[in-house]
Amino acid sequence: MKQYLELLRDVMDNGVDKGDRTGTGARSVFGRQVRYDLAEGFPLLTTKKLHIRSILHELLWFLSGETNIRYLKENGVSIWDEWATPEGELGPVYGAQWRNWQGADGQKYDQISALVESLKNNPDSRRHIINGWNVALLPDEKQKPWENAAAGKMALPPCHVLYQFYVANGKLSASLYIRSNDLFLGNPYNTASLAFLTHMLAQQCDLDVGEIVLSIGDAHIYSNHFEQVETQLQRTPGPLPQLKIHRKPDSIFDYRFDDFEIVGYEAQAHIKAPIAV
Ligand code: THF
Repeated sequence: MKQYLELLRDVMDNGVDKGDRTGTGARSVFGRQVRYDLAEGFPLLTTKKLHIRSILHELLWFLSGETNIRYLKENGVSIWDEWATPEGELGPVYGAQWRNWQGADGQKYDQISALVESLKNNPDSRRHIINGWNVALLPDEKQKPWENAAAGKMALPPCHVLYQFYVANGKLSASLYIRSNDLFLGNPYNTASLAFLTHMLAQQCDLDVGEIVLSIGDAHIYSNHFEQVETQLQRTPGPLPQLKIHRKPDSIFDYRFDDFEIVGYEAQAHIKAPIAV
């Protein structure tokens, strides 16, 4: 995960200190790209222990089409708590757009099912896309996330806006555009999540895994993460773990938490940091 540490160094050295919606303050650069070859191992950060449970349950929750945090709470995952209404609602965020995009024609579009179909039946297509940016449902930035959710808008506009997949030489690659990326807390989660999704789709479509590519718009480090970032930059990355998926579920929607095993994850100690809401 040398690429990730280099990106942190880049932002610390070349970033501009700016204000942001959360009022925390962050140092940022604009427009960066990092890529990982999944054949080299599963891209899980080794210079800080990550909570794999949160990452995997979040992805399964997105794929289920759910937008209430109930499922996450039931599974001990709290990473979406801060933005929800007291009832646990987040408004029409990822799950809603991925599985139930409401068209102008009143129809619901399941982008994930359509993606699996297109990967299987038309692998050379240049339109293997999942788009979360539904303009009609974007929140009002002057309102709090939970106020937007209560009003039927997204609590937050998607950070991982657009996914594109690509098939060549029997391998599936994925590219993700992230408009705004919290490099210390969010990026390692987003990288692992994209890798999990790519492995699952590849398995469903009988493909091997290729590369994942993250293209980032506003790449930032919150000012209350600077110390943690410097601690992490003193560490040397270890070998990457491997992902094992224990069975082939009937569809992309039938994966369970226990189907996944990360083998050989030897990470250095966790580094705590506060999340900006
Ligand atoms: N808001 C901010 N400021 N950063 C983000 O990365 C972010 N997300 C999602 C929505 N809004 C965001 C939420 N994702 C953690 C990690 C990812 C999150 C939210 C919180 C976090 O606090 N991680 C802790 C451990 C917590 C745990 O897993 O239980 C950590 O130390 O890694 C971008 O996806």
